[in-house]
Amino acid sequence: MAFNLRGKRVFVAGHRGMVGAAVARRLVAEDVELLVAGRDALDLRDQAATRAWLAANAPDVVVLAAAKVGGILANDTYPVDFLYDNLVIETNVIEGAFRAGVEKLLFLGSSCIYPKFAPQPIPESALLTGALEPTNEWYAIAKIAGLKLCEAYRRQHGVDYISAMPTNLYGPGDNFDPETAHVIPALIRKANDAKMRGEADLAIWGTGTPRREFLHVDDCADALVFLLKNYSDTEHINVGSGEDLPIADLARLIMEVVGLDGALRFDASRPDGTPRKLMSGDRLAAMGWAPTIDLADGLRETYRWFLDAGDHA
Ligand code: GFB
Repeated sequence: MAFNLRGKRVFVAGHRGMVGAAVARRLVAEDVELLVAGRDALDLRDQAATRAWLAANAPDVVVLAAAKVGGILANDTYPVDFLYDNLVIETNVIEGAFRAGVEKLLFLGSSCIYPKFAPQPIPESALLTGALEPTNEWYAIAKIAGLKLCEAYRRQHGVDYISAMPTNLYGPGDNFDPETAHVIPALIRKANDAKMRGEADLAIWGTGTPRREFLHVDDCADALVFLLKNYSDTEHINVGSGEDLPIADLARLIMEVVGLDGALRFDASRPDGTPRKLMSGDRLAAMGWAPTIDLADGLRETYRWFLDAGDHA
């Protein structure tokens, strides 16, 4: 049975992040009342404040897109931030939402919840079947706890709390800091800096052989709204593009988009991470959802956004 979003008060937690902002943009096309709270107004790591805010604002629906996120090096360097902040944010929001009588809650995880050597493409059932990739186990454990908390509320209290696991996302509003960013924004920035310096080569981390699946954040937001309306089940559900490519190929594509015509240089002192994490999107596809933004187009648009955003990127 479809969930009717019409006239609902929808709280997007984390609306200033890349995903939360995309969900907020996508919700404009729905007949909903959007609720947001910036970090200055509400620190989601503060349990009392989060409970009070949710009780006072009484959302019908919560999209939990607030999280401490970062690329492979940030995950490895700041384990406390990635484990503690994420555990606290998700427990505060999910528990506070339950107390406030929220009807539907959508929790966001990540493809890194799956074992390092999961079968490819990764089905949802691969969860907890093997050891995690060490560079992101802190974040992964926090996200597994979050999806299990939704499952627990569902089982014990019968509420409609669901979890979606997006693949590696990119797009406008991303973090472009070369040290803490994910690979796409990091390489866009590095390629653009190289171009500005009059250089032709691009230095990338690791061997370039790991494969990654990428989804534009606007496609992800569309899938999340689709799931809010059409999904109500205990098991988390994958959200991906269904295609992956080696990091070296991605880097060459980014060089083309930015306008660099030199060679790739590999920094083997930096981590590769998981060799491959292509998710199976079969369940979401069977429900009738498909992505629309091709990787090359998405990269061109993201590069334009980066140039327009200047110092804000
Ligand atoms: O995007 P990324 O940081 O995250 O790295 P993960 C993906 C791949 O790109 C790795 C390579 O193999 C990196 O070694 N890479 C090459 C680079 N050059 C660069 C660069 O300049 N910067 C970065 N960042 N990578 C994250 C997890 O894993 O994925 C998070 O740590 C989360 O927990 C996220 O799940 C979606 O895909 O390796």
